[in-house]
Amino acid sequence: MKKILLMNGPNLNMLGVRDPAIYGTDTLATIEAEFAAYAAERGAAVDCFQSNHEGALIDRLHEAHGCYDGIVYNPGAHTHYSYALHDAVETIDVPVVEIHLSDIEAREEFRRVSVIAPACIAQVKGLGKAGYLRALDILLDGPAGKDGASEAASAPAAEGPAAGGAR
Ligand code: CA2
Repeated sequence: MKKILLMNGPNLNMLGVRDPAIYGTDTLATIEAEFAAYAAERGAAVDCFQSNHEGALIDRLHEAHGCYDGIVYNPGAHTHYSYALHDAVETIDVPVVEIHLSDIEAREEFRRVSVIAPACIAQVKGLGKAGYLRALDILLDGPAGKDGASEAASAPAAEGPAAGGAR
């Protein structure tokens, strides 16, 4: 059975509490439960981890080295500035898919850059909680998906990082 780690960064423990227009109404516990249920259907086991602390997230990535088949990771605001987390993702031998609930490209200027995406195999954004499942599919099937079909052109929310993003 494949082993997947679901990681969420700062403030994502507050999902469902505020800003439903941007992040939806589901709590992180619901998202984690639905992710684990979908993974089980697909024959994968899931561990979940959330932290508001950069060092704890780095430590968890290091611990994942050699222990998981893939990681689905929403780095929260660390996305936009944490080179330490970029380096941690790059250091480990586990493929990581970055996921964002919102379409970071369509928001404030500072959210348009991900310093972590270049260390990831793909980035999914703007699909809400369904993006977590899409990220899992990418880990299990590759970016083309189960049927080998390409990503729909109308889904800018799910795409690989810009050139140089794949390791
Ligand atoms: O769209 C995403 O998933 C983000 O990673 C969410 C982060 C944000 O900093 C990134 O730019 C994009 C923020 C998560 C904050 O979550 C909240 C949840 C409820 C209420 C307030 C914030």
